[in-house]
Amino acid sequence: MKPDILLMERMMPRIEKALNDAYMVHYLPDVPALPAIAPRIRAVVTGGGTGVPPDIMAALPQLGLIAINGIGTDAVDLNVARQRNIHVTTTPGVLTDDVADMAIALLLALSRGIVRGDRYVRDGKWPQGAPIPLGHRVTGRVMGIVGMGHVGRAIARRAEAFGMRVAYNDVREMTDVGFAFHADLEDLARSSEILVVAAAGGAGSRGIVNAKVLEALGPEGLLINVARGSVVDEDALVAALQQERIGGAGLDVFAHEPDVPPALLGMDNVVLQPHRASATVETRLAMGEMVLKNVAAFYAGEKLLSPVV
Ligand code: 8YV
Repeated sequence: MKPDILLMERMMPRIEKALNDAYMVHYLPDVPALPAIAPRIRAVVTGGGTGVPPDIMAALPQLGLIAINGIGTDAVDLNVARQRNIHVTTTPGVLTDDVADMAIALLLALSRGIVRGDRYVRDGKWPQGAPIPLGHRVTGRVMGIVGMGHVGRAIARRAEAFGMRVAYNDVREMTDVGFAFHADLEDLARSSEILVVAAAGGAGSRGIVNAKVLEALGPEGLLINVARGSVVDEDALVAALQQERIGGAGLDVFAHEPDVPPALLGMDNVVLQPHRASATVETRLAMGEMVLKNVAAFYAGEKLLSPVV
């Protein structure tokens, strides 16, 4: 008999096939009566943004593993996991470059008006000679990075290659990076032209990019977020954009995914993505392989590949 596992979020077909070969996979939205299978579930596979809601966690008495297909643990209550001896694993390392690439892609799309230009061509405006605004250069600009972890550092390396100057804010100064440290986020925003959010989500970072930080970023400033929607006060961001108190935003993540504030949809100075900074074939395959290894190790009673709890 194959062990039952609960899948909270779809994965690549190749990864799902491997899961189906080894386990009895119950995809949560398709499970009509979770209570009937809940006592048999010892492992849950989920995404970083999806996590495991507290009611689902509470409904699984035998739960021993939460394998996250991502690096964010903010949507899983790690304290409850520790109390209940539930292991939690993530997929570190393999998605860093793609997430950093998305930050740069959003920045370039925003600064150079890539989406607007694409629409202009498709709409047949080019032959008409319709006016289209100029973009702004990124070379030489100051990028402030919120969160100098693996992703923050990968973004910094790319920014340097683009001739930008980098500064950062984190809970403490990092002795191994040579960039200017700002202990105060408002202070970082004031001295930055582009503010990139790369901090982990969760209680410690909730809403730290608030109205004051956005005010400090200023009317020409751009905000890029590839971390978690929760790090930014979304209402304050919408208000700042509406009142032109910041210049624009490139957003891959939102406070209440998949819901995006309707006001953003009509804005030309905003570029939006459906939380897919790690969504490349190569990376999702590597992430999926790590999930498979963690789940297999758990059922074999072996050492987990990448545990955080
Ligand atoms: C993924 C993420 O999109 O790593 C994370 O925490 O949020 C993203 O890489 C997600 O985990 C897949 O749903």
